[in-house]
Amino acid sequence: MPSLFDPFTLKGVTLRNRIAVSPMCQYMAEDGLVTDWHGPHYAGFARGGAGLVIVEATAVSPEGRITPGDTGIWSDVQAAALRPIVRSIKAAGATPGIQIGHAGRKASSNRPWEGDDHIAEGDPRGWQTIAPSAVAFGEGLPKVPQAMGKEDIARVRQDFVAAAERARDAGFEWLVLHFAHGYLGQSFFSTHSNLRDDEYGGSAENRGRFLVETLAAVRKVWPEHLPLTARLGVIEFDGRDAETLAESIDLVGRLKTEGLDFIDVSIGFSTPAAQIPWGPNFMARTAERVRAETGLPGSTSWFISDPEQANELIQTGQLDLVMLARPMLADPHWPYAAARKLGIENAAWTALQAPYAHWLAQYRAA
Ligand code: 536
Repeated sequence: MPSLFDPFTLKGVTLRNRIAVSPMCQYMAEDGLVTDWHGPHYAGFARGGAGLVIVEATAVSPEGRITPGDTGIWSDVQAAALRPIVRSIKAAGATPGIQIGHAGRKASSNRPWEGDDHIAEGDPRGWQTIAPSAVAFGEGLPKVPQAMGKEDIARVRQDFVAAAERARDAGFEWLVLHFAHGYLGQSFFSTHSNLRDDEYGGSAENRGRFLVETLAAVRKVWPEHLPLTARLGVIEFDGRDAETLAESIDLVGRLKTEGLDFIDVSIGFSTPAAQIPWGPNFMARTAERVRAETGLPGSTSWFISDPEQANELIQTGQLDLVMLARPMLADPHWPYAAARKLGIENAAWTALQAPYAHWLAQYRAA
């Protein structure tokens, strides 16, 4: 079995190790455009030694933003501004990825540190949200979305396709469709948010239709030699987990048939009533099951932070990649530190570029 610092090849892409930086919203964009914040943020992760650096959930349309600070890729200007980020990630030896998404009924929100709730009715910074059905999430997100008609569904699918084309042209080599966390894709799949009685609602097959059609449409424009992946909330922790998980595994199988190459296993976040059992590695067994039952390579995130644990998840074949978020915020050089801790000296300094590696090869902190 491979270990954390062995390369990972998927389609025509080889990651230098099994450490991926999970997409993390920065809420620092302006009109969807990256700002001076983003360049050093992403380059830092690549310089720290990660194999894959995935740019944050980037909106396929203005109304698909979670907050006014989300990055967007609905225009060529926005895509062009992402190119230097692609270049800096590659220059440091990592593979550049991007997540594209639409926030659905969770859109038009304030930043997490500015309330994490819907922008108040009447505030000109807010906008009309759309979702499969006119049902609000609840609690701090009380805004009732407009139920999408067939033409809305077709338009958003096309927005995903156009976003994928721009991501491709900007040089990204790994695409993640955001089908998790109660945002638009997830909200079609979940019975908490989808009450439709047409072919996009009702049965699990119908609730998965928007996701399957969107993936299939994206696959037509996303190069065959590059990984097309998705992040799906396969479980809600709402007391109906066995059923949701079985439906999710079936959905991942359908996505695979349409060209999905890899699955990042996450949480649904479709209801404020969820009881999430936070704890070290708590999603790993679920990810292992999805991976085993679908035959797709996969990953998960959530409370994976210890190098030994991360290595074990890879070595025991539970995961193909570990997705790290907060551990990389805490220490962008986590991969280097992990290699040192695991005693893989070669990996420790080959993960870094020469200006750092040369001096750190023989270095022992006092
Ligand atoms: C994960 N979150 C995921 C986001 C943005 C906000 C936070 C996304 O997918 N765009 C999260 C949920 C609940 C608790 C901690 C983190």
